[in-house]
This record gives sequence, structure tokens and C-alpha cells, in this order.
Amino acid sequence: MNINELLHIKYPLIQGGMANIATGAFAASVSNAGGLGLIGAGGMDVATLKENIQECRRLTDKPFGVNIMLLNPFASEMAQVVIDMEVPIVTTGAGNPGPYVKAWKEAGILVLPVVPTVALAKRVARNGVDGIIVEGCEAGGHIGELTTMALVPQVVNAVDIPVIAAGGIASGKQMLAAFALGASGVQVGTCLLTSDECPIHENYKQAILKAKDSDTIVTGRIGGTPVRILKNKMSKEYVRKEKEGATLEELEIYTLGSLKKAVVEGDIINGSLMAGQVAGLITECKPVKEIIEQLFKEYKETYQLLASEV
Ligand code: TUI
Repeated sequence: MNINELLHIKYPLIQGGMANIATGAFAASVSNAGGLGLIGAGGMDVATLKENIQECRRLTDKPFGVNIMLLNPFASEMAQVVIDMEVPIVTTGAGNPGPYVKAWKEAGILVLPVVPTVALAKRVARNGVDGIIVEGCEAGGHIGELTTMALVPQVVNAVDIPVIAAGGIASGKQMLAAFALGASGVQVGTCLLTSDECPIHENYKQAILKAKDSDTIVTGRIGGTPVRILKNKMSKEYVRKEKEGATLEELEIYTLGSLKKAVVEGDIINGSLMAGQVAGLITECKPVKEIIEQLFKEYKETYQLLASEV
């Protein structure tokens, strides 16, 4: 079973709801390529979210969704915006969406929370969500503790709704592995950062292309909000200060507005360049459509190769 029928999409692939990156235009390009595009509401205010929903609708007639990042101070207002604007699909991140699920379901919205543990997966499943995006700590941005390889099969055993694997997926082979673990679809972020349509600064794209396997680092582990980003002056200093016992206020100096610094200004020294551990697999910039088609081509070829060897 995959999620194509549930979401009315061609490929069982959801774009990560990357805060400050995934605009309405970007989401539309993913939806037009046959995946599910998401508007990342994480760094937006309510008015900006509304504009992006309108823009996405203008650019695609395919299904799209909104990712509501629950640490966003406007999250509860945004929960109402997606109802009022008849957004068909909502994903959530960085918290428990429990308080909003009933209203979304009553409005006919398909709800797919991103969760980092079996416990939260079971809780949201009881709330009546339509599927669960299970994100391992290989992912970029805000992460949990468990790896995709360990977490996905445990959530698959614990719930009876579709599970979508996220974190550490940037190739057809990794997609196939996710399906082997019981996933019904995948969510990808890092491999779309270098797409032609991705609105991040060229310097950010070049940094992803240059990154190797161990070029990401996790900030905020001690403070309780772990975030995986590329190693640079800012992130290395942040982790050093964190280990020295710096207060959250002292640490905030490094991260304040740092994602926008990277995305908009291309500041790869002091900016926060969110990326997953798969950054080392990304070697070229190309259109979203080609990235997605290549993933599924490799997926099929690998599946056939493995099947022929059994
Ligand atoms: O949300 C994400 N990834 C993100 S959000 C983001 S914006 C941001 N920037 C700086 C600091 C914090 C956020 C960048 N990347 N992924 C989904 C995800 N959700 N990963 C982990 C979680 C999560 C964590 C705890 C989900 C639920 C949760 O629940 C705790 C609870 O309340 O039970």
C-alpha cells in the first residue's frame, strides 16, 4: 500500500515542510512534478502564509499541503487559516498536534503529523490522523533521537495507518529501504534543496553540494531543541559554547535570525544551513521534476535487481 491514493498524487513522495524555504511557488513545483508539495509555515506570519497558499493555488491544480511548525507563535491562528482556506492536507512538526486534529478532521483535511517516537505516533493515531510521517535524526532541521532505520519499523508495528519515512532519504535505494521497513511513502527535504526551483541563496546550494558525510552537526542538544545544520563557524561555536554551559540567552545570539541569514543573504559562515546527513550524496543542481523522476527510476531499477538475485 502506498499513499498515492490517499493524497491523490503520482509518486508516494512528500516534500519536507522546510521553514523559511518552502514557499507556495516551491511547493507548487513539487506538486506539479507528481509529489506532494508543502508550504513550510515555520518562519511565516499569518498574512504571509495566506499569500503563499494563494500563490500555490495559482501555480498548481494538484494537491498541496501546509506544514504547521508547532513552535511557531502563530501556530494556533494558522490552524484556523488552513481550515478557512480549504487547504486539503496538513502536516505538523516540532510538537504534538493533538489539540487541532479534531477541527481539521471535521473540516475534511487530511492530517499527517511528523513524529520522532513510537509514543507520539500512537497518541496521534488515537486522535484519528490519516497517516504518520516518521522522521529519523538523520534529517535536517529540528530532530528527535532515533534513526530512521530503528524508528520506522517500530512505528509500523505500533499503528495501523500509513507510515511515511523521513530522514536520510535522498536516493532511490534509500527509498526502497524505507519501503522494505514498512513505509508507504517517503518525505524528502535535503535532496530538493539544490533543485533549480528551491528559493534558497546560491551559496547555500553550493554548501550542500560541497558537504561530505560528516559535515552536519546538531546544535541545541543540551537546550532541548536539537537542530541539524551544516558545520560552519556559527554552528561549531554554538556547540562549543553549549558544552561550556552557556545559557540559552547567550546561545540565542548565534541563532537569532540565522536561518534567514543563510537562506536569503547566503551567509554560509554565520547562517544556519539546515541539511540532513545525506547532504554528501547531493552532487548537482537540477529541476525538481528530474530529481523526483531519478529517485523513482533508481528505486525501480534497484527493486528489480534485488528481485532478480533472490
Ligand atoms: O519540525 C521539524 N523540523 C524542523 S522545524 C524547523 S524550524 C525550527 N528552527 C529552529 C528551532 C526549532 C525549529 C526546522 N526543522 N521536523 C519534524 C519534527 N518534529 N522533528 C522532531 C519533531 C518533534 C519533536 C517533538 C515532534 C513532536 C515532538 O513532540 C514533543 C511533545 O510535545 O510530545
